[in-house]
Amino acid sequence: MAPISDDLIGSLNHAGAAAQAEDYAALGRQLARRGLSIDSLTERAMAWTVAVPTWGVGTGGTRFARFPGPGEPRNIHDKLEDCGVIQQLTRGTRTVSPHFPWDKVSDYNALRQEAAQYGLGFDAVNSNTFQDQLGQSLSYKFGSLAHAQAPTRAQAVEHNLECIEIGRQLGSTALTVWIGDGTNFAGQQNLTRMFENYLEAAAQIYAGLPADWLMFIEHKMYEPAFYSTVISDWGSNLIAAQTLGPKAKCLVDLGHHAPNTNIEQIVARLVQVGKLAGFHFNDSKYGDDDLDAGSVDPFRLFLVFNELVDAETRGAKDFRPAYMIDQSHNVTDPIESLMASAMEIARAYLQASLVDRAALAEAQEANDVLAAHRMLKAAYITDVSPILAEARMRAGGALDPIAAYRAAGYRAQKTAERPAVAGSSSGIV
Ligand code: AFD
Ligand code: MN
Ligand code: MN
Repeated sequence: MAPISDDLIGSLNHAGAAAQAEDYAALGRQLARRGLSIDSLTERAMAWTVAVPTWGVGTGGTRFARFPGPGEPRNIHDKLEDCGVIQQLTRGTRTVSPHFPWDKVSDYNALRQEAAQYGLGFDAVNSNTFQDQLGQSLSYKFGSLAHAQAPTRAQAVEHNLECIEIGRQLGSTALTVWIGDGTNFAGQQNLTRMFENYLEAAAQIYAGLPADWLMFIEHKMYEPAFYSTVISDWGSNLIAAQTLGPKAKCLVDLGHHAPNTNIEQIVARLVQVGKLAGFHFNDSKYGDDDLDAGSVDPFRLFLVFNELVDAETRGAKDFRPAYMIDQSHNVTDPIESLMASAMEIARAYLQASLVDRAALAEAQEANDVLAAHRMLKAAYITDVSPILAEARMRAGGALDPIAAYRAAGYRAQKTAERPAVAGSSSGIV
């Protein structure tokens, strides 16, 4: 089931093929002079994949307003179709990361088959105890897993166990837990007691993980709690993961740190102790802005991948990060933003793959500061676009995904098919 006409993709690719061949050959010659094989880099690009969040294909918002876009997905079925478009055109987003209860259905085996028809599988399942659902007996207004009262904690544990069960049916092997728990006033809660409550509840979720599953713990500095957040940083996250056991790992959402934080160093530390769960990619300028990956600071994204490729090259222990996008698209077409982001993430990965690690280690050993730095910069300024385009084309995707998406008129078609849902609310989703 291909949402976009393969004939259209084929004819657009054909029109751009000569220019692509020229650019690819020129880059191949340049890389060969640097001792790099463009063929193996293209294979690397073809093997790369990042998961798309089901909540990312809908228009996001802020706490002030949400401006719904035309033809928005109304349910998980529409979301899968939109994710199918992203995969069909980019060929680098082979899984989706679902969020519950937002994506609830009655038959998960059917949903798994529906996704497979778009060439999609399921990555980590996300639980949601940061908002109340209709008919829910106990409120999460004052927290969930770290709530002061045991029955509310138990309800939140129960929801996470249900997410594991759903994920099992979908073929997922990880549960991502992000809680908004924390306080807005000094004295509101006992900081130690809250963390103890969290650890005790999280241990019950951990105990429910199937043997081959991992639990991804996501830290976030602030929001919705503005005075203290229970899992606010990688320190609290690591304490939690170490307390829970080997199946618990720390998820790094790039937007969840204070401005100017050296995120690549956090990544290095987590890799070093075998506790890096993976990523929620996005970009930010001030806080948890959920901007498109690589749109503000592509060099930082590159530096994160520099650590990842370094870890891969040296065969770091327990290094199997899950790569996911987590963004909110308020002013763009979410499908376009997600395709652009997927391409920027793949770009950073490939650029980091250009670094001559042996030469870099030698420069570091000799304290040749500028030579070492220039090696990173040389990789970063290399335009690997022809490799990314070649990889997409060879896999049946589009040379230029955004141009193909626009030419296909997909959004206009969906606008006609999907009438706007009334009463859309504000909120960052
Ligand atoms: C939050 C977190 C987390 C969560 C999402 C929900 O990044 O990943 O699932 O947003 O919208 O800020
Ligand atoms: Mn996130
Ligand atoms: Mn976030």
